Amino acid sequence: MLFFMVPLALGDDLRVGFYSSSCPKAEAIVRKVVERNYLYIDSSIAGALLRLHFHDCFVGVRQKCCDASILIDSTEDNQSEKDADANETVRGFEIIDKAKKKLEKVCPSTVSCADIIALAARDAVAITGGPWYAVPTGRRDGFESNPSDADILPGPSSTVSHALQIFTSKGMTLSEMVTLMGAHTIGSAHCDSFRKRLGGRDATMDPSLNEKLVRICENNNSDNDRTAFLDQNTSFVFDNEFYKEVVNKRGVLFIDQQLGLDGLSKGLVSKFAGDGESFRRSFVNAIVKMGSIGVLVGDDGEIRTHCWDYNDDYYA
Ligand code: HEM
Ligand SMILES: *[C@@H]1O[C@H](CO)[C@@H](O)[C@H](O)[C@H]1NC(C)=O
Ligand SMILES: *[C@@H]1O[C@H](CO)[C@@H](O)[C@H](O)[C@H]1NC(C)=O
Ligand SMILES: *[C@@H]1O[C@H](CO)[C@@H](O)[C@H](O)[C@H]1NC(C)=O
Ligand SMILES: CC(=O)N[C@H]1CO[C@H](CO)[C@@H](O)[C@@H]1O
Repeated sequence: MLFFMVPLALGDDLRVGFYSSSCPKAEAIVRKVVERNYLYIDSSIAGALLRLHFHDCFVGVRQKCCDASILIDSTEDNQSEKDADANETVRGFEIIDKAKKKLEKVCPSTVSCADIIALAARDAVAITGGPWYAVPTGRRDGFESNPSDADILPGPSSTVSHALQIFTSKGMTLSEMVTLMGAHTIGSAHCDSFRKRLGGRDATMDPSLNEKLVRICENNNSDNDRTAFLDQNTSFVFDNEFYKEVVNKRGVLFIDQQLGLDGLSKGLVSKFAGDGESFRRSFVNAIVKMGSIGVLVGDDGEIRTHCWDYNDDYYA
């Protein structure tokens, strides 16, 4: 696996090796939990963990993002981000909880849930054959989690320019957006996320892909439990096949196919389709940058002991 150098420190006090003295095994513990679950329980958690990181980093109160607000459970009095319509079937919470439990035993109240998410996403990329990269850490966990904050997330039927507005509002560029969407090289989508395109209603879809997706999504039991891989060729491998599929009109989501058609993005899509190395390099830079959006550092926030709840002393 290739190792890419990333800047050792980002503006916000995140730094690679933040836990090297306070909890030297932190990264290894997270990695082991991700690996074990991937290998022995459910390989689909790789996609889930990567998406969890994206949602955590894009949703936040007053630009506070990457703060594990996505992990907070709703209570009788307080609905959290998990109750947002736009939570869109985010998964993988139990993996973060498992890692947290192990970390609390070894180094109590030291490793933030927000960092666990970022590390688990890195491990998910690496375990599926993507680049391994150093993750700057030092994030702190936030005190707020509201359903409406998730409204900012773009939906599957977004246009490229709409999605770009959202990425730009988070300080991300067009090319970083196109790069990060390459995450759709792993993982899957529920039929409800692309059903509108099926049956000839979207001429930008390759007819044989349409046929296949119609078969997957018919006879649905209205529970929306059927899914299709976002990268129809190498569905479990983190590579640049996603872009090749898009070039061949085989993007599953409307937004994915639009990336290959819209003048804003199609050049980059062709470039990445033809050059897997350049995709890997760009991905590392883009995801490290995404992981620094609106982080809480220093004395801000807290280190939760349970990722699904604020610490008791917060309420005291
Ligand atoms: C315009 C931006 C984006 C849109 C509109 C979008 C939309 C979606 C949708 C609709 C799904 C399927 C959800 C479902 O039906 O269960 C999905 C899955 C996924 N997304 Fe995105 N996404 C975007 C950007 C990203 C980014 C930036 C990343 C990560 C860096 C990402 C990673 C993933 C992954 C890994 C999955 C598969 C999840 C799984 O297998 O459970 N997406 N996305
Ligand atoms: C929970 O809800 C109450 C009232 O709705 C609000 O005052 C309080 O700030 C909320 N707590 C958190 C942690 O969001
Ligand atoms: C997502 O929100 C829906 C309601 O909109 C809820 O039924 C579901 O349990 C939520 N998902 C998670 C993981 O909390
Ligand atoms: C699928 O991916 C493999 C490995 O990258 C490639 O050799 C093959 O040509 C691809 N198939 C299609 C139909 O694109
Ligand atoms: C065969 C079948 O049950 N199809 C249903 C799939 O779900 C849609 C709504 O999402 C229904 O309209 C179909 O009848």
